[in-house]
Amino acid sequence: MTAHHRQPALFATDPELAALVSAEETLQAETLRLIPSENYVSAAVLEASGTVLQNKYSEGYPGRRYYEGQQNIDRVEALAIERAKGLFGVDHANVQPYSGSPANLAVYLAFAKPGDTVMGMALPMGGHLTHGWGVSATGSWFRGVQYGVRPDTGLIDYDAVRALALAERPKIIFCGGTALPRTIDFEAFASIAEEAGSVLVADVAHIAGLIAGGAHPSPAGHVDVISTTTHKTLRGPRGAMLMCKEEHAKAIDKAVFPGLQGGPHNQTTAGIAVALHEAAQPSFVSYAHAVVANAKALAAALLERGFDLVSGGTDNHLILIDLTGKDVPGKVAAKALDRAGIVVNYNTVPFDPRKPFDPSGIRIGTPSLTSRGLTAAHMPVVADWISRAVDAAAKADEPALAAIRSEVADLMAAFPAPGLPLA
Ligand code: DSN
Repeated sequence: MTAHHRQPALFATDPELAALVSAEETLQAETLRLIPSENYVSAAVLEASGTVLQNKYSEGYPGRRYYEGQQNIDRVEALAIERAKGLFGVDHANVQPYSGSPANLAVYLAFAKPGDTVMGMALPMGGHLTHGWGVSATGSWFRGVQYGVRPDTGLIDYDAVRALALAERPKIIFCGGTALPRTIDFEAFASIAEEAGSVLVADVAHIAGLIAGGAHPSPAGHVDVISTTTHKTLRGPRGAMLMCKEEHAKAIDKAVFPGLQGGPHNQTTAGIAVALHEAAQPSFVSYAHAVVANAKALAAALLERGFDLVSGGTDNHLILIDLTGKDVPGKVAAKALDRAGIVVNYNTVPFDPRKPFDPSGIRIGTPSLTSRGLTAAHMPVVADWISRAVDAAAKADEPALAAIRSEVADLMAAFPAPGLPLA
C-alpha cells in the first residue's frame, strides 16, 4: 500500500506535510534505530492514538468531569487505569500526564513546596533533568541535591546515597534515570527514603516495559510513587502515567488536574490502554526478556571489539559507550553513525571532561531492534557496524559509512517494523 493510500485525506489536503510523514516512515523502516528511549508502536496503538477521541474535552476524572458527553471517554480512561493497575500491581494509576516531565512536575506539586530540598541522580551521571537538575524548573524552584555513580565501577554507591539523604533529609527522592545500564535496587532506595523521611519516587520511564514483562524487578510495594512515560520499552504512544499507593492517590490526581494540566489527551489515553493490553500478553514477556538478551549480547560484542562501556556492560536495554579511548568524541561518532543508517544519541558519560553538547559518549539500546525481531545472533553484526562506523568517523571515510548504510538497509528490509507500511 502506498503512502497516498494509507493517508489519502492528508495527501489531498497537505501534500507537503504528507510527504514529510512518508519520508519519516521510510527513514524508520530503513535505519537501525538504537536510541534506547525510542521504539515502534504496533499498528493497533497507532490507530487508537489517531481517533475522534481527539475531539473531546474531558477535564476531570471518570465519573467526575467538567464537560458532558463522556459516556465513551470515561470508559476508555477507566480501561487504561484498570490495565495499568493490573499490569504494574499498584493501588492507583493516573494516566493523564502529557509526558514524563509534566508527570514528574506533578509529583513535586503533590509533595513539596518551592524551596524544599529534593534529591535525584545528577543528569551527567545518568539521571534526568526533572530530578532536580539546575537548568530544569525542578532545580531552580526546589533545592536539588544530587547523587552519582562510583568512579571506579560506574555503579550507584548506595552508602553515599544514604549518607546524602540523611544529611539533607529531602522531601522527595527520585531513583531511576535516562542512562543507567544497571538494575536499580528499589529496596535499597526504599530503606534509605524511610530512614530520611522522604517520599520515594521511581522514575521507570526507560524500563517500564521490562518491569511489565518481568525482565527488571518492580518498584511496586517499595516506593511511594512510580512515574513512567508510556512510549519507551512499554511501546505505547507518547504519554505518561503516575502510579501510587492508595494513600497518595488524591494528592497525585489533584496535582495532575487541576494542579498542572487541563483536559487529558483522550486519543493518547486510548493508545495507552491498547499498549497496556499488549504488554499484558505472554508475548510481551518474551519481548522484554529478548530486549535484555539482545543488549547483553550487543554489550559483549562491543567489548570484544575494544569498546569501553560504562559499568562494564548492561543488565537492561541500554548501553553507554565511553569513546574516550577511541579518540572520536560522542557527537562526531553519533553523526557518522547517522550517516551509516544507525541512529543513536551522543551522551555524557559519568565524570565526563567534555561538555553536554559535545560529550564523550554515545547511548544505545535494543528496544526498537527487538521490536523488529532481531535476535542475539544479529548483535555481532550490529557491533561490527558500530565499530566500522566509529573507525570511519576517525578517518572521515564517507564511502565506508555509505557501505554500512546499504548493509543496514538490507538487513532492515528483512525485519519489517511494527506499525510501518511494509510490516
Ligand atoms: N528524553 C528521554 C530519553 O531519551 O531518555 C528522557 O527524557
